[in-house]
Amino acid sequence: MSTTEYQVTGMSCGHCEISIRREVGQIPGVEGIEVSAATGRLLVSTGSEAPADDDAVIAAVDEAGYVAARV
Ligand SMILES: [Cu+2]
Repeated sequence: MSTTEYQVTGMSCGHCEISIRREVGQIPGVEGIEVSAATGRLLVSTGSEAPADDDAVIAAVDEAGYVAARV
């Protein structure tokens, strides 16, 4: 398992978390998502040694309406 961490700008509530979870969860290989509107942190885990594709995660978060940056 490989986990990568991102800082997300613009989340304010649980609905934001759900939107991000929905979009990022569609990325192939992603098996775990932890997201907190309170801290702005997003943790994305894969089932393999290979980390999640940064570009795909950032694009998925953008699709949800927020901005993610690799920490
Ligand atoms: Cu919200």
